[in-house]
Formats: sequence, structure tokens, C-alpha cells
Amino acid sequence: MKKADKPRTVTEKIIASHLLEGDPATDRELGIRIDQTLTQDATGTMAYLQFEAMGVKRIRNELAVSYVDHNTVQIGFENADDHDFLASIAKKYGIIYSKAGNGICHQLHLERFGKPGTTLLGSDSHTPTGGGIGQIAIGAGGIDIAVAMAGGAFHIPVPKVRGIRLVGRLSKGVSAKDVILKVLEKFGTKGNVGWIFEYFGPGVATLDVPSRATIANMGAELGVTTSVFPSDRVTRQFLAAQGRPGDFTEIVADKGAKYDDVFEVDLGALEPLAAAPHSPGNVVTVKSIRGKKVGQILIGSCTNSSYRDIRTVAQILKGKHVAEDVEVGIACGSRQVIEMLLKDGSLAILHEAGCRMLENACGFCIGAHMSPSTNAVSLRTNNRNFEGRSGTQSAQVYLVSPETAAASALTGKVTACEGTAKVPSPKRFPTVDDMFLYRATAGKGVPRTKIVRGPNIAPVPAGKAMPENLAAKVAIKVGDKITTDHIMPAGARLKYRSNVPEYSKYVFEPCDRNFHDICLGNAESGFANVIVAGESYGQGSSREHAALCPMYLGVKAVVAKSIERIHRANLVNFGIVPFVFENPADYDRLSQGDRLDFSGIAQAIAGDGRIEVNGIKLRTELSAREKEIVLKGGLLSCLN
Ligand code: MIC
Ligand code: SF4
Repeated sequence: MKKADKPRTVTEKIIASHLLEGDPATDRELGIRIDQTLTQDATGTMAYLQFEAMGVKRIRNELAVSYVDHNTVQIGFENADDHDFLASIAKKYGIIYSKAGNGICHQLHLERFGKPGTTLLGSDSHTPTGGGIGQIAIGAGGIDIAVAMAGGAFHIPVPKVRGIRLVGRLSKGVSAKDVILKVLEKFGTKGNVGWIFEYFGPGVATLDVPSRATIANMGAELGVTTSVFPSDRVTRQFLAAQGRPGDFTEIVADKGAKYDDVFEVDLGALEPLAAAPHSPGNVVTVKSIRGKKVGQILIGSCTNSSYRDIRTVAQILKGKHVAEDVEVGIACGSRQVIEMLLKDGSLAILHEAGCRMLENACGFCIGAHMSPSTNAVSLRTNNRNFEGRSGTQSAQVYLVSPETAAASALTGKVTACEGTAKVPSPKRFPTVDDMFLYRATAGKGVPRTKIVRGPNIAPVPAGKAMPENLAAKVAIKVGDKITTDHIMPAGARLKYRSNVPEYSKYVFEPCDRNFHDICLGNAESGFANVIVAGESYGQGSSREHAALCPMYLGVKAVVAKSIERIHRANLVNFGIVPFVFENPADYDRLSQGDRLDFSGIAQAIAGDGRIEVNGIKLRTELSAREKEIVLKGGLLSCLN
């Protein structure tokens, strides 16, 4: 069989049609063309400041959308300043601007812009939600989005593709969240770097697009490059119902397409599942925690805020009232969802059932709203339950499906849903596009627009080139599975995202409040700073601030047992070397305050990436492109 005739997976097809650099057969890294980009406000300000610094006149990719959904609480002037900045940038450069109050970026993008067979790069780790509609949708740091908007390639490791074969049909009371929790139970939150999970098999046709999107969304918790579903008749129906029939293209895996590995999930055999504190990979059955007293139930987030999800909740709560000692909050994903719930009576049901109707934004999911009380058990439909992320360090957060959340709201205890009628896929979704601005000038822009910069918008700091030899000190030593929420907390600190000097004061706040001062002290004595970590360092979000702010504090290297994909890329982008131990046991030989002499570090980076420091062997595996970035002190220095 000729090479071109080889049966291909959905992943191979989309990547092949977007390949700009590299050959999957011989290279380790590929450069792909990015059709669409998205940013959200918490990462977007920095992405656009970097885009501005590149001196490009307008966006060069097909479509760029700037969403405001994270920082919508607006206590103080900072968030509003950011919104004004983002709006003016969008107008000037030809970007569509989604105003605060329009909805959550991933839900909105799926509804209004996601296009099968295209690539989407977003400055948010849950960008893979677009995989639900057959996009190769990837989360990355803001500067990578800036490069893609300027028409540059995005680089990924040559993916290994794991086929997740779905068979059977979900039983009543079980839904997409339980599917992804099953996959997380099997593969965990670490060790999946470089994989793409592609769903196939007869069970796929039984899932609507919002359910597929839930699965692809929470695939982010596996640490994979992305997850993708085929684009089939169900996708066609969804796009037609969104009034976008022209955006449909069929993309399914060829018969006989080979996956690097296959895992089968029998949908019919699944039961309601939950992720127990404090990791999305800590999966248990709902049965095993049945009856546990619950203080708070929150439904929404980009994982479970579609019409299908909230309508399902309304069906379960209809004519009933939530238990009196539990607080229940519901955040819809978009204005389209709200409008549908308004018209079919669901909002009235939820109101009468005693739910708090929340803004259609990230809110509680990122600890920016409704932090639970001390030691409370909080049941949530979002995707991350890292310790302290809710804003309450002692809270016990469990992640569940909307069905389990609704059934538990009625009892005030963890309760599995006995079943409810399936919400039929709407024939026509209402078009509610009035909070998308600058559609008319999308791709063109209005060049003379004045950029609005309030006092919270600080300039992007520049990185320093790597010296020949580096004298450093261990500024902090942390354990396994340190998330970006540990490194760069969100919640109450989220408002400093566009102000690096201010935000840097909170690096590692949950682990060591002195980190900032220790780093500055070391820098004053002429030492660079090093972070020592265990397995799976940098799990979670795409926030490049978890690299940018440490760079600002003089961090030049991370030495870990392993480092997660997006965070590793962000470290490189900000000139911080991602080293791993050749022998993981050497982790035990390092302590906070140790002096480390990286003699010949620049040469080692330019060479095979191996170096011995204080008798400990370290290694960094960098592509030629990454070596240049690290040596020059960051991506921005390479672009200018
Ligand atoms: C998250 O869910 O952790 C966030 C907040 O959406 C982040 C982005 C950010 O930190 O701004 C993400 O997932 O990338
Ligand atoms: Fe927003 Fe939460 Fe989704 Fe992140 S995971 S984009 S904070 S809703």
C-alpha cells in the first residue's frame, strides 16, 4: 500500500493537513498551522502584550477570539481595566471580543466557532473541548497563541495516538462525566505527556456533541496533548442546529487505521463516578461515598454547563426543593444556554427549587466565587479539585456529573441519580451573538484604535540570556504533582495577571510564603534560583505566569522527576531550563538553600542536554528550536 493510502486516524488526517515543519516518521517535534486561536482574560492580557511586542499589524490566522470569563468579579479597578485593554486590542488587531457576561470561552467557542478538521490553539488548558466537534484543539501558553496569531507554527511532540473505543450505550443516571472519569481512573493525571486520545467505535454515535465536549474537555486532566472525536452525522446535526451547516466536514478514522494503543470503554457497564479530593485522577464510585453529608453543590464550568447539562438538572429538580442545609449554585455556559432554559421553563424550575443562579462565567471553578466553608464537602461538576483551588484550603471537593450533583442537591447527601429522561438534541439553537464585538472587522482590525492601558497593565518583563556558568541556589523544594495552582495561585490573586511585578509576590504562596523574598535575596547575593520538584511538576492549567513570574524572580532552572507538557513548554518560552534527574532517587539529595554550580550550562544546553551538578546527573531534552529559546533567555528575545 502506498504511504498516502495507509488508513489514517482522525488525528493523523488533521495533523497531516496542517503540517508546516517536521516529518512524523523521522522527527520528534512537528510544527503545525493554527487556524483558530482563543484567549481568555486571565491569560489573554499577557498574550496580547506579547503579540503587541512582536510588532505585527493585525492577526494573520483565520480567526481569533478574545473571551472574558475568568475575571468577572470586578472588586477594585483591576479586572475592568483588563477588559478595556482587551477590547481595544481586539478592535485594533481584528480579533472578535466576547464581553464579560457572554459566557465561558470553551462553551461559546463550541457553539459559535468550532469547526471540524481545523486546528485551534487556546491560552487555556481546556481548549481541547473543541475535540468534541472534531477539532485538534490544544491548550498552550499565551506567547504561543501570540505567535500563532502572527501566523507562526505551533510545535507539538510527534503524538502517540491512543484509541478509546466506545461500545454500548450509557445507562440512565450515567453521563459523559462518568466516561472521562473512567478514562482518568485508568490512565491517571501523569504519564500521558505526548499522547492524543482519539475516541472511536460504535458508542461514539450515541453521544451528542456537548457530551463529547465534556469528555474532550476533561481529557486535559490526563496531561495529554489533546483529545478528539470524529466529525460525523451527530456533528452535522449540531452544526446545522447552530445555524452553521456550512462549517461541517466529515472526518472519521479510516477502516483499519492503527492506534498506538487501544482502551475499550463499555458505556453500558459504567456507573456514576466521582473524583475524590484532591485530584481528578482519584476516582471512586458514587456508591462508595453514598450518604456522605454535603455542604455545597456547584453545577457549571466549561465541563458541564451546556443546555443538555443544565436542562438535565432542571428535570431532576422539577417540582422539588433542594435540601435546606445545602447551598446549590448553577452557572450556565453561555447566553444561548440561558435563553433556552428561559424559554423551556427550566430557569423557573431551578429558581423555585432554591438554587442560586450564578453568572455564566468561570467563577467558583477557579476559586473566584463561592468558596465553601471550613472543612465543607463540596460536590462540583467542574474538572479540577486540587487542594485549595476552591479558595478554602480545608474543603473536600468531589467532582461529579450534573446528574449526581442534582440528585444530591435534593438530599443534601451524596446520592446517585436513579435516572431521568434524555434531553433531546435541539433542532435549532437560538443565535445570541450580541455580546460578540468587532465581528465586522474580524481579521482586518481598526489600526488607529488607541489601546487603553489602566495602571494594572504592566509591561512584559524581558528574560536574560543563559550565562556560560550558572551559580544558583535551591529556592524551594516541593513534592509530587505540584499544580500550577500551587505555583501561581488564582482566586483572589487572579486580578494581578496583567501585572507581573505584583503577581510575582504570590508565587508558591500555598507552599512557601517566603518564596518571593528568598528569590530576591539569592539574586542580591548574585545567585540564580532553582526549583526542585518531584513527579509531574506543573500539572493543570496553561497559565504561563507559572513560568513568567518565576523568571521575573530570577529562576533559571527547574529540576524535577518529571514535568507536564504545557508547563514544560512555558518554562522553555521564558528561558527556564526544564531539567529532569537521570536518577530520580537523587531528588532526596537536594534541599532548600543548597548551592548548585551548573558549570558549562550553556554548552550543555547547546549539546546533548546532559550536565552534572554537585555530583547529580541531570538531563534536558530540547529541540534545536527550544535550545535557541532557552539560550537567548526566552521566546520573546528570539522574536525581536
Ligand atoms: C484553570 O482552569 O485552571 C484556568 C484558570 O482556566 C487556567 C487558565 C488560567 O490560569 O488562566 C487553565 O486551565 O489553563
Ligand atoms: Fe474556566 Fe474552570 Fe473552565 Fe478553567 S476549568 S476555563 S476556570 S470554567
